[in-house]
Amino acid sequence: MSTATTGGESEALQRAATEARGLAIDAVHACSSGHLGLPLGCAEMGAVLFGEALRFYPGAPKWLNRDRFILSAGHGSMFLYGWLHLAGYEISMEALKDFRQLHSGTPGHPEFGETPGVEATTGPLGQGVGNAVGFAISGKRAAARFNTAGHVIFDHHVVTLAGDGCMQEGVAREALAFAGHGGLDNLILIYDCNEVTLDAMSDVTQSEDAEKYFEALGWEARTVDGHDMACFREALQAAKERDNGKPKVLIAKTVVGKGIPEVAGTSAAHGEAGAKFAAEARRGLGLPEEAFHVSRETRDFFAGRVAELRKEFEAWEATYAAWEQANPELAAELQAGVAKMVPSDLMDRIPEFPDGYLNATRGAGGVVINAVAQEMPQLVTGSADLFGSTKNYLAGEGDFARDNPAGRNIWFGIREHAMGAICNGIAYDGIFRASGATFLVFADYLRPAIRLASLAGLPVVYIFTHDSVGVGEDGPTHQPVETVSGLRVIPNLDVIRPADPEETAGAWTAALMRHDGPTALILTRQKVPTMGELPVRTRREGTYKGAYVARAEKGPLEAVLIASGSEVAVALEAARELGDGVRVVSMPSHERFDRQSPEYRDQILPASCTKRVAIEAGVTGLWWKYAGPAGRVIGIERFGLSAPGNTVMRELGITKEAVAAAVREL
Ligand SMILES: Cc1ncc(C[n+]2csc(CCOP(=O)(O)OP(=O)(O)O)c2C)c(N)n1
Repeated sequence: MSTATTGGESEALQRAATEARGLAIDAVHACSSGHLGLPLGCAEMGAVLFGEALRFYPGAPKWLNRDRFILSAGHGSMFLYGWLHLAGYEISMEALKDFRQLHSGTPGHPEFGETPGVEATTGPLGQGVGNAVGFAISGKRAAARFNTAGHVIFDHHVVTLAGDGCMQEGVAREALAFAGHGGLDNLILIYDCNEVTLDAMSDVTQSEDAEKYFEALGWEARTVDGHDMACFREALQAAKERDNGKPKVLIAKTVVGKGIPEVAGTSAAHGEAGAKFAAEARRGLGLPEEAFHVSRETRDFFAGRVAELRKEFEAWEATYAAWEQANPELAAELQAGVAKMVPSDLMDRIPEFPDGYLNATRGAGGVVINAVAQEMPQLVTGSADLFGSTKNYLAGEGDFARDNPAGRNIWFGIREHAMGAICNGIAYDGIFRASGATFLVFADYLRPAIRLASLAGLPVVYIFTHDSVGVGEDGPTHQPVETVSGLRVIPNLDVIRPADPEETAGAWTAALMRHDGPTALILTRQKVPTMGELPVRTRREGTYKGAYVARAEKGPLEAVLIASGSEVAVALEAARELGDGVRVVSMPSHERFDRQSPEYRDQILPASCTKRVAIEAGVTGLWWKYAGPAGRVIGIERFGLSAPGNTVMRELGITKEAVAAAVREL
């Protein structure tokens, strides 16, 4: 523990800090909304970061060896937009003037893909810290996998700025513990410790010793004056230079809203309240009357900085070219990862399961992920202390750890929420494909991260096993009934609940071929029969399409049974009992089926046949869309029971008899 106190500030950086304050005040004033406290309180640190310490090149925002900067405290978005603008990224002055307006590129909270230089979608507090840990894993693994004795392609740092709000969130705490344990010394957290949150001074809700807390987690902690540029610069530089197996935190003491004396240092400074003092503040800061002022000197300073950074970038490009020539296979692997390339025949590269294979879909999932991992070296996976149950361990691929950063299995510990946010970080970085596993019933523990992956269009794969009351003896705490449907309502999330091993192969293919959003694979704990009477391709492609005919009617179509996962077998049994006129549709994915052409959808569920019964061991609401008003849905509208799985299914009415009776009643 130490507190650096050296003085002396560069005039250019000080001027830039003042002007960045002005930009934040004017942008928030213009739209009468937003958050001023952080951009004002962190202005000096912003100047050091973007004017000096961070390695990036605005001409190539995705430079593979750039330092990643993640603003976890996303409410302070004007901090990021202001500094990215000054640093030379393609964020125009018009965009700053249009802060928070439609399609401006400067949304209320930073959104991935909307603004160059924005590395992650942040705003839900704590998520960015988890993302940063994911970026750090990605950086460590990239360095281990791709650097060679002759060439260093990756040696960047991950820097995240977070406030008290992020620090208080459980997701950040889980991620911090993971990072300390994992020795992620490429990670630097700047904790904007301004003693203010939204409602009140932070002493109303926290009183811990931050340095001791971080040190206990295996971090190197240092308290700095966030307004003293020399002090901050020195601490940051030291943090960057020390590869000592510890992530670093700079606990930066700052005054929230510094620059608007009417509110500075109080919780009123957190939001937009200070903006009404814009004119006085500008005067007090020594800025001209004119709003959105950036001086010629500041422009020149950053032009010079960009020229320097360009040289660094070009030097790296030369190293990269030499590396590429010397290591064509490694280069192809890296490029495939970055381009999110997936073998177009991935589905066919997964070996077929033998006839009579009898296993749970989680078991089949384990076989499939090991097969696809051979085809896609960019795939990494992890589990929240359930590898033994979720079955997604990659055999022979090693564990990601401080002494083995090339490992492909990530032991997240019992930290589901961080697992979600970390997977997002890996996916934002875009070098590796991330997947993570736990029991389906705990999907709610990471739901905020799933929501963000869906919003940001990240192709993360979630492996959720133990998918229904079929779990059995563990009882209702472990038996999801509402969880699958709960996931299905998240926009841009594909939920796939395969019925047998070949459907599981189709589900994995669908998840990996997808680039623009996440997929949840919903797998059983209990064994399911293999639908051996159907060709392998029918089941795999049918799953890819979301639904297909698993049993065709013979003669005129009388009724359609629709089911997913383990209930497809129940529907098939019922159909056999009901006779030739009954079709069974296996529908592993609502979302994927809904994206098919109207012709395909009508081919599978002909409008002419309104006698339909849907069955799934969970809440029924979403199935009515397919069953139709003249149909029936058999499901479970209550929590489960502690008993053997078959008994629970029977007790709760998930039986072929119930299905057959429903059809007969229609
Ligand atoms: C998960 C979550 N809960 C609540 C909020 C609403 N919120 C936004 S900022 C904030 C206070 C954050 O305090 P701090 O990190 O100290 O920010 P500062 O006041 O320093 O800007 C709250 C409660 C949020 N964005 N995310």
